[in-house]
Amino acid sequence: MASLRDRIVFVTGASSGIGKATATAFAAEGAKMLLCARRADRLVDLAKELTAAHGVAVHTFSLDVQDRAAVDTTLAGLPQEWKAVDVLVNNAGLSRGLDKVYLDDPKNWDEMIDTNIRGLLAVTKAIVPGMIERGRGHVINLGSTAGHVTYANGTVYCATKAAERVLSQGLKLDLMGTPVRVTSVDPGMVETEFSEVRFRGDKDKAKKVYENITPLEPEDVADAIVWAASRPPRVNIHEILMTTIDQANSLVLHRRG
Ligand code: NDP
Ligand code: 8X3
Repeated sequence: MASLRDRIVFVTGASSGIGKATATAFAAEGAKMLLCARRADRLVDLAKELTAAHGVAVHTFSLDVQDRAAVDTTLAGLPQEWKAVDVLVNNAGLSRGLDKVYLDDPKNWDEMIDTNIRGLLAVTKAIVPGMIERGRGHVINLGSTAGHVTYANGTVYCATKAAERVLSQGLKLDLMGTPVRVTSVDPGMVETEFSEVRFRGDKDKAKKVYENITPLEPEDVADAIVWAASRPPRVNIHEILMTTIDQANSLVLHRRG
């Protein structure tokens, strides 16, 4: 295992779920954590927790990855000691709504596309050239089983995650001849705030998604991310497809009882 101590790890969408668990898992390995999300107050609390528990430096800032100009300005303006990002985890993402694509509100499409595709691209473009210059780096993108098998009423979300797979593959090709690595981590159902966001705060509806199954926990995904990042520099893990034992793919789920 290659040490992550004092590496600078940048996690987008660290205020909740998989991003928060990933920040915690890297901090436990001694990495310096650069964290963003729109809800900056949550990040301030998380930073205090991580520094108290692991003694690591944490820098947090508010960023909406949908806003390309803000991504460019904010990341170009990072304090000098935080600029040399070693690992970028493009985690910020969301789904909105569960409806037939031709009935859905186009604002939902825009928000998913602007966050999951355009946001990922904007952050990647701001960080990767520095990795190439420094001769080291790793981009880890959050995909999904939804990018492998499309499910009804989730067309645009599934399309964004299919795009993430292709973008990860393309980035790897474009980085050939450099030591910068690219990984796509593609989980099935993980119980986070994901479904609450999808159903715009309807907690009962969100809870039902995970009824009578044992979903993945955000820490399970964080483990896989840290594992990929801690392989020796010669190893590129391209894709990790992972589900709970109760799930085979987006369409095949075993509910008990
Ligand atoms: P959560 O809703 O718990 O977390 C999403 C995170 O993304 C939050 O920190 C949120 O922060 C951040 N985020 C959303 N929009 C933006 C934005 N415009 N700018 C910056 N940050 C943003 O969901 P998960 O942890 O489950 O989701 C994380 C990733 O994992 C997503 O890409 C999701 O698609 C993917 N995924 C989730 C699965 C699941 O079943 N939960 C399965 C497979 C993949 P804030 O609102 O504060 O900005
Ligand atoms: C999240 C998993 O199946 O809820 O990407 O879309 S699913």
